[in-house]
Amino acid sequence: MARMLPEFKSSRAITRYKGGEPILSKKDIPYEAECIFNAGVAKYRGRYVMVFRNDYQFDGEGAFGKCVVGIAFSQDGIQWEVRDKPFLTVEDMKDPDVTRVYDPRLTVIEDRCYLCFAVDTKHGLRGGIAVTDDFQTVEVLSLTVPDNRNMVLFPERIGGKYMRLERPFPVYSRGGTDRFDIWMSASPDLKYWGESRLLMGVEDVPYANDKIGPGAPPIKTDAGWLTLFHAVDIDRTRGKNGWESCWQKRYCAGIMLLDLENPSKIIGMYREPLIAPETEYEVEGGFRTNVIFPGGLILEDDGTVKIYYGASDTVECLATARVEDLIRLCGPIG
Ligand code: BMA
Repeated sequence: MARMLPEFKSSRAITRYKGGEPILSKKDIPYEAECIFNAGVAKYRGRYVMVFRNDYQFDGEGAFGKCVVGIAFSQDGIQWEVRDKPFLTVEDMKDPDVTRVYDPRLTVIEDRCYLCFAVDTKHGLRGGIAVTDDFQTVEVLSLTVPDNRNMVLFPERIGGKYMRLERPFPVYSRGGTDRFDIWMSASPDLKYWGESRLLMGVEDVPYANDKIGPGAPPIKTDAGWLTLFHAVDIDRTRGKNGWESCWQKRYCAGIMLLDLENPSKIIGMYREPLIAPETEYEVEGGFRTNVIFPGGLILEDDGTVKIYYGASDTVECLATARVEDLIRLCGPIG
């Protein structure tokens, strides 16, 4: 049985926007919506763009009938104008095998906007990469074999290659449960991926006992690629939580630094959670409780960062920090 972990506190380096009030939730959406969360955010051609997950038509037990990806735009990264219809749906995938599209991430590379996303299919979970220039049409460039998801792209080529972080699900070979790690792969063209290697194992994160996965696309700093991830601990004594009869996991946001030239080398990691579930929206009342799921990290000109995260699979929240404080937290590894 997994080792039980204590209560966690977020780092003092982060400040929650309005003490943890959502920046986007169902009341902001001009079409059918229920849970708005796990968004990807980028700054692209003078404005902020957010793509977000919308789960709706709750079955009253533990699942939603529908899930679409919506899109919103902003001048300040805080107040959002939501487009009047979804951005990406199952129908857009034009593949009868696909049953759900969700958890989008955005990365701008060489002035083009790339979208990573997950799809559930009748034959497993797959990670997709697509490109859009106008946020109207989306061209899918690649889909992984099952099971893999949580992909994020680095914002530039490294050693001439595109790089991604990803989270395959080795169920049989990793002990039969969620014992999932962060991997990375490289590509000459964003279509064909290889050179896959382990970046970080769940056992390397002191506050995880279940699984870890990529969070937001890394940002470049002088000290290295500053990289958010999610880390999960499970406690079998946790019972009824949120809208479900039982939810025993807790998701925290973690932070690490990867070497600029060789990002498969972790050069620093904060040994405690950067953001742990603490506020009302994060620990109570949502569909799930105790979930911080980071999906966007924006470095501003004034040295601050915006961290966008889904709270309890129900609303989207924002925290800010000074980039130098985050780098300092990462310290050198072991
Ligand atoms: C993961 C994904 C995320 C979700 C998280 C917590 O497995 O489904 O989209 O936020 O669980 O429920």
